[in-house]
Amino acid sequence: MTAAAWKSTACILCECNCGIEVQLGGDDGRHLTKIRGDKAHPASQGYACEKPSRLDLYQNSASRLTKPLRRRDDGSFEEIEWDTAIREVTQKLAAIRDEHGGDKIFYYGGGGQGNHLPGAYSRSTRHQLGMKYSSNALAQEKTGEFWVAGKMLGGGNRSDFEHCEVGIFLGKNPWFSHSIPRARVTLREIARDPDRCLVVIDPRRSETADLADIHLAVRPGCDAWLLAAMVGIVVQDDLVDHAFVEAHTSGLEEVLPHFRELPVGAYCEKAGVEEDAVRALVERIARAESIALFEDLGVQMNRHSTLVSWLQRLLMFLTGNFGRKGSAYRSAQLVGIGDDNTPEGTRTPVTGARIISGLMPCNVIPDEILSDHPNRFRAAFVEAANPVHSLADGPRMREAFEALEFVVVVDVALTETARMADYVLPMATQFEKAEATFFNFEYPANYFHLRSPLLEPPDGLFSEAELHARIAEELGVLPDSSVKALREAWDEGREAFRACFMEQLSNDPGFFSMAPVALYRAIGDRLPHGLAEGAAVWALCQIAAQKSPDSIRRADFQGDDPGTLGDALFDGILEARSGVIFAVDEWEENWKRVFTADGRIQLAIPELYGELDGLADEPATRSDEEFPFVLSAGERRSFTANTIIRNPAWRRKDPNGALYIHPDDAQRLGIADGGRARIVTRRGSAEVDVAHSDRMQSGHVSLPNGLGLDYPDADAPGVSPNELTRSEDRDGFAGTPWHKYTPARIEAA
Ligand SMILES: Nc1nc2c(c(=O)[nH]1)N[C@H]1C(S)=C(S)[C@@H](COP(=O)(O)OP(=O)(O)OC[C@H]3O[C@@H](n4cnc5c(=O)[nH]c(N)nc54)[C@H](O)[C@@H]3O)O[C@H]1N2
Ligand SMILES: Nc1nc2c(c(=O)[nH]1)N[C@H]1C(S)=C(S)[C@@H](COP(=O)(O)OP(=O)(O)OC[C@H]3O[C@@H](n4cnc5c(=O)[nH]c(N)nc54)[C@H](O)[C@@H]3O)O[C@H]1N2
Ligand code: SF4
Ligand SMILES: [Mo]
Repeated sequence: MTAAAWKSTACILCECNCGIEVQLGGDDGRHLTKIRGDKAHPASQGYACEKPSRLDLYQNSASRLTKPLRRRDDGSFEEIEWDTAIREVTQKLAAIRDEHGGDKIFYYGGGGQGNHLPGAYSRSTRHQLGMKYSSNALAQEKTGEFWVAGKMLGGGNRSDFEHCEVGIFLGKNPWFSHSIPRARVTLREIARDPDRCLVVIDPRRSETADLADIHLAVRPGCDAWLLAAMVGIVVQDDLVDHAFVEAHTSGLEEVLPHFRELPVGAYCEKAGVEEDAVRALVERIARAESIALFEDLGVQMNRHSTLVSWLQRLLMFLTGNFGRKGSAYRSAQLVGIGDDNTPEGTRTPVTGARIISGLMPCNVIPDEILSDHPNRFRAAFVEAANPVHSLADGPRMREAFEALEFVVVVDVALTETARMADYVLPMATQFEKAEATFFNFEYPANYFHLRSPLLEPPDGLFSEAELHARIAEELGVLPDSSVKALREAWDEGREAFRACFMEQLSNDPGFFSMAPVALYRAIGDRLPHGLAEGAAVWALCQIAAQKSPDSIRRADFQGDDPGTLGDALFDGILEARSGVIFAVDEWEENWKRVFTADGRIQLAIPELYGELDGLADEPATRSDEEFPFVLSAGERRSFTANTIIRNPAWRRKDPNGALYIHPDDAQRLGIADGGRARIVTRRGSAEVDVAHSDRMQSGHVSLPNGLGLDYPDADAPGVSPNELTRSEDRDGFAGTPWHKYTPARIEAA
């Protein structure tokens, strides 16, 4: 017997999207039987964690759908043909647009951890139907950070952990959650090197903290006091990098008064950390050549999250940590995720919540629906997301979805959200079509991986690109003539193709939003290696070649003008089956990407002074006899991956996702290790498995993310964390949720 061939693709379980190689097999040849890290992938270089080995549970899921579903009057679903589904969905959406306006239909999703092409192709549907408002998971974690980075730098930034002297993880546990390439290798390298220093700020002794040189076990929800104290020490002890600040920043004099008199000792006490330890850390930071810092959900889904995003950047920038090796950077990107270009003052129609990076806060969605307001949402288009499960306040989300006049869900599986839809449109999986991630933030070399399909979709299924092209055709907005012109020009050559594309654009500026589906129709079947859905990437390459030509040339793509350079890049992407380095930056270049009015880092954010100064009088802890615990609702653990893998058999250990609690707390409550307990919050209650863990602080408990999914012939194991969270518990500024700060009570069951 000849061994099956190894085919390259990527893991889809977290934002790293490590390259993997897969062998197909099983009785129908459609199972992912063997999986290994792909050494040829330029970012992951053969690295993979424990999670992808049974990715087949995603591909061959019993929740998988193969026919479009339509809801009957009695509430049950019936299978229908695709022509009927496309016609009826398009007609119903168009009818809502005609009667109430397209802005009453909101769009949610566009991609999960590894599939961002749907977001690109849905542009045409959104534009043609006038769906003005949209959101996705980034608006329940990163929008506060995006807003702050937008103010300070004119766009998002990341940090260079590979080369930093001091690496700081703030409310982030990369041992389990990764988010940087080859996370465990990089963590070990920092930890082992006596000249480098790994710092973890986390109330829990996390698995990353096990490796750390310094672990500050901050009190849950009190990072703002800690970070303010750290900036206070920098200012009061004059640890400011004056040369850097003078050369590159504005607003120092405005910021200083807020920190000169700040009572460092009292703030450390409120944060629950020793003042000496904080001073020692700040001195280590000030002394270091370079600092890399990653803030994540522990602070982003917590009190004062936008303020913390600002304070940590003040700490970084006052000590000179931007634009030099091992510090913070702004990389060349194919798609500018993290850049907030939404005009200030853009608000949601009912609650007037701030829209950041084009996304409305997830937590206001129920309020935007459950209202008599004339501008309330009446319909939803959900694609590649599971908001009824993943957004705060499950009960209220269901009530809101129930109240909508029309819901269409585009997914591979019958999810909690799909169950509430009027129509469910099933898609080819990420291994049955070309896909890509836009989470490309690396530096100085940055990567892009357009993945070929591993296998054909089952009969009748296709990709989101095809779906949106069909909707455009049904709407009559994708003229055959433009598709035909583009197609003929492609066959003639790239120069002709670029000219034809530009001509379409100048004839009709609205063509821009139709471009992805037009490109897909025109050239999709002309692309090699089954990469039809990669057609839209052609336009991304053209834009990138305009924006970052030097970086792309340094990655060895040739072209005298942006047009030919963009085409060279596109061809490189099509041929690199394991991903390609598309840009190589130089540290100096960072300053060209600081898009503020004066081209300097803006230290001052006046909108946040009130919250900062208010910390002085704000009590850090709650005295709440009814809900004495702080619950972190939704933690990343070894076998969690949002709701991408639904089959509970995936988790061999701890199938129900235990509640972690400090042994002293558990003993006081009379709850045994391995026993059961009831957890009660202001929103709801649930029965949980309990595991004693001395990693937890007393008073702090945690539950894993992504559990409580229904699955055919299985009990729904574990707790869906958002049965316990409330939509009103959110940041006053960015509207991001306080999932990690959910007041709770624990009772023996
Ligand atoms: N295994 C796995 N990896 C994943 C994912 C997954 O589902 N599973 N999901 C991916 C996604 S979508 C994301 S956004 C990232 C998220 O990655 P992380 O942000 O690392 O994920 P979490 O485990 O939710 O939270 C991180 C840490 O915050 C700590 N924390 C809780 N409360 C506080 C607090 O008050 N202050 C501070 N400083 N820390 C606190 C927790 O103890 C925890 O260790 O992970 C990605 N990677
Ligand atoms: N309480 C609490 N809630 C949280 C969090 C938390 O820490 N605590 N974390 C939040 C975070 S950081 C995130 S990122 C979100 C994630 O929440 P969501 O953005 O809702 O994403 P997923 O759960 O990853 O759901 C992805 C969906 O895409 C579907 N899918 C997979 N492949 C394809 C495909 O090829 N095409 C289509 N159309 N669909 C596909 C899957 O079946 C699944 O339904 O959860 C958030 N919710
Ligand atoms: S680090 Fe993330 S992308 Fe890489 S193998 Fe693990 S889950 Fe998959
Ligand atoms: Mo996330």
